[in-house]
Amino acid sequence: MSDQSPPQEGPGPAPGYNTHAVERLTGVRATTFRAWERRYGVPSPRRLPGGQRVYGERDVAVVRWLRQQTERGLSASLAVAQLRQMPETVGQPATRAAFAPLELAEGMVQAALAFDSTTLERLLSQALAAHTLETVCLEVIQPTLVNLGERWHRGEVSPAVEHFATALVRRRLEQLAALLDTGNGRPLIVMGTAPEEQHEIGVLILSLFLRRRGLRVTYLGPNVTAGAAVEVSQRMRPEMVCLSATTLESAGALQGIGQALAALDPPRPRFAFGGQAFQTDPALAKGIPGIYFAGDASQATEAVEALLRE
Ligand code: B12
Repeated sequence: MSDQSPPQEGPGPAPGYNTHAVERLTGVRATTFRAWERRYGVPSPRRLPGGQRVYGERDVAVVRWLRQQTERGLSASLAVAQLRQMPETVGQPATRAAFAPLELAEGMVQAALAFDSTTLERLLSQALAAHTLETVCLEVIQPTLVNLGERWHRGEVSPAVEHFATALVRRRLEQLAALLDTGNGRPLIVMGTAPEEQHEIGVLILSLFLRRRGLRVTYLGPNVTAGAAVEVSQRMRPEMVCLSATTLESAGALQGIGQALAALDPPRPRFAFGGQAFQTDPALAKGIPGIYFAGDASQATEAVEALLRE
């Protein structure tokens, strides 16, 4: 019998997976999901007459889901509490389509257009319960904001709609940041946006991804001036200062910050930057003394980790 095939048994209840197969399917060690079973009652395998556990499809989905939640920093007990509130979220094929990132983003757009914060909050919770943090940020939140914002920039919806959705998303991202590892003992990265740059969701997402990898991040918010960058570098001694620019004007202002940090006495931080402005015009990065991270927040996370390992 292969590991993933159902354990052999006579006629009766639905087939399932043995312990080893669940380990292989989920990447979670048996000692871990047996501990979850003991403490929280999930997964809930049935037993064969010989006492061996048999796990069903839903058990596998639950173990996989608990793994995702604990990897993004939630304690197992909190994740189980969330599971109990929304049991339909995990492992039910009939509801999976409704929790697909595209559907969730579309639902969030409609909720924002109706100023319906309850639905917007619920859809965000469902997204976080059903998908990894990366998927939620890049495939649910980003398209939702871009969709709403582009309607606003085209004059189709009022600025209030975009502000309403951005404020709610920013609040939730900040709550998640507070839940994640504090990164004690790891190198510090100070983050924010360039001078005069108000677009902050992208860099906030990047800061969250870095925190999830256990890095220590201080997020300064939008509009970090050269003076502020110099002051935090002298006071906090970060390993890296990383700023984002979305508009062409704020990208230009990063040159002065790179120069100001390069003029500091050692130990001085590395200066890094990225963001939508450089995706629009990569040549902008040329004049800025620092490390340019191309790509989205996921790719930048890999690059930052690689750099700090050096
Ligand atoms: C929401 C929004 C706003 C909000 C921002 C709210 C907030 N607190 O963040 C508000 C209302 C403040 C706003 C204002 C303006 N906006 Co606006 N805005 C947007 C919109 C609709 C969405 C931005 C967003 O949050 N996207 C979601 C995030 C997750 O995506 P992202 O920022 O691209 O981030 C991803 C990557 O770029 C990358 N990334 C981001 N930062 C970093 C940093 C590093 C280091 C790395 C490696 C990667 C990285 O990773 C992220 C995840 O993948 C965009 C439209 C669009 N297509 O993006 C316009 C847009 C960015 N805005 C635009 C403009 C013109 C303006 C205004 C000038 C409008 C005006 N006339 O007032 C002002 C400028 C204010 C200022 N000085 O900063 C233009 C920019 C054009 C340009 N290149 O200059 C856009 C593209 C709209 C358009 N089509 O014209 N805006």
